[in-house]
Amino acid sequence: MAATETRGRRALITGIAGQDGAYLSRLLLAKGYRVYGLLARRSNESLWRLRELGLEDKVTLLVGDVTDLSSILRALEEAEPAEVYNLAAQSTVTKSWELPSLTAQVTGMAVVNALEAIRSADPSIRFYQASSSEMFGLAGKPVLDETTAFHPRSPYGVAKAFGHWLTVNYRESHGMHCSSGILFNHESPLRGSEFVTRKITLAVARIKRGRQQKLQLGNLEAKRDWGFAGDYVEAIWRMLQQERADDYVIATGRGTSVRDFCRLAFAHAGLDYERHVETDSALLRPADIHAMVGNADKAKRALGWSAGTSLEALVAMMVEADLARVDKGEAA
Ligand code: NDP
Ligand code: GDR
Repeated sequence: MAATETRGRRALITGIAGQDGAYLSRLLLAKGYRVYGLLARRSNESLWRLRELGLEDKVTLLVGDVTDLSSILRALEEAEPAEVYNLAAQSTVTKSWELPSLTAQVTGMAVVNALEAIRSADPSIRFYQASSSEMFGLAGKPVLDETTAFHPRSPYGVAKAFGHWLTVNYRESHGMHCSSGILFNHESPLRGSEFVTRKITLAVARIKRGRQQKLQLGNLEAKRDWGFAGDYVEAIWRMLQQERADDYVIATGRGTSVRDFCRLAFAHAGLDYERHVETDSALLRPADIHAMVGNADKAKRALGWSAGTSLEALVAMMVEADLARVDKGEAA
């Protein structure tokens, strides 16, 4: 019997306080789910996204860490979920060169904990693994899909490839409903400011309000396929509603360079990026990926999903949110 029949609409999200965790919580709550989240840290600060969406008191937070098997087992016991969304990760690519072992534990090995905990608690629980386009790395093709071979370029990408294959393996070995979403970059006003898009929109807001003059960036020519996180969590949810588990690329199909993202974001605030953006070689990566564009045709066919928000609308949303934060003194 499917877990949804015995456990109702209950979900457990690891990484609930992250960007996707916050949007996914909002989506699941709107669909009538009871939402539980595994939260690694007790700091009040880490809850800012849930607070910003007005969800802090609407979800049940369970303190625990994905590297600790007993944390996940306890969370499953408490939440009795029909669906588990494994979003927790050390998700910063740059940091993964500084913290390769920790990244391997949190982003890779912890997937074993999640899957083993489910196998022992109730193997009919449906599982989503947050895989990443970073697994493709040096794929050597202009447009990437589910058939493209992986050649990860960072310890983060390597750890994600491990988690991806383990998810496929539990589906094939144990017949579990395990799906892997190979998501390309997705952004929002809730994106961490360590990632380039939010670093840019926050700087645009601060420059516009006279709080900052210059913005230092690394590789301006890197091209990414940037979508809106709010659209992507819908695809994640749809994966777990399918009768059969599978793997899906989620992307917009449009590639844009960091330089062009800057151009758009500064222009939205009436500024010229060339007057403010500087490059700093210290921000270059030991190995970068020149261009990444995804083909989400399979998701369109099977899930009826496609990206609904244009890059221009996303940039406008992010710049406006950061201007409002600066005006309120929240990003002074
Ligand atoms: P975030 O970094 O915003 O969120 C990740 C969350 O995981 C954070 O709340 C973090 O908490 C938590 N976490 C970190 N370590 C642990 C741990 N040991 N135990 C429990 N929780 C932990 O990432 P996103 O929301 O952007 O992404 C969600 C997932 O999707 C991640 O796995 C990411 O790698 C993956 N992904 C993201 C993409 C994107 O473009 N956003 C694209 C493809 C994949 P804290 O902040 O306190 O450390
Ligand atoms: P990424 O996102 O590494 O793709 O990982 P990030 O925004 O960090 O980098 C995108 C590209 O921008 C270039 N870049 C800079 N990046 C940062 N962070 N800071 C800079 O100053 C800067 N200047 C240029 C980078 O070199 C890179 O080419 C994100 C994360 O969410 C992962 O968890 C997720 O799996 C992937 O997206 C898909």
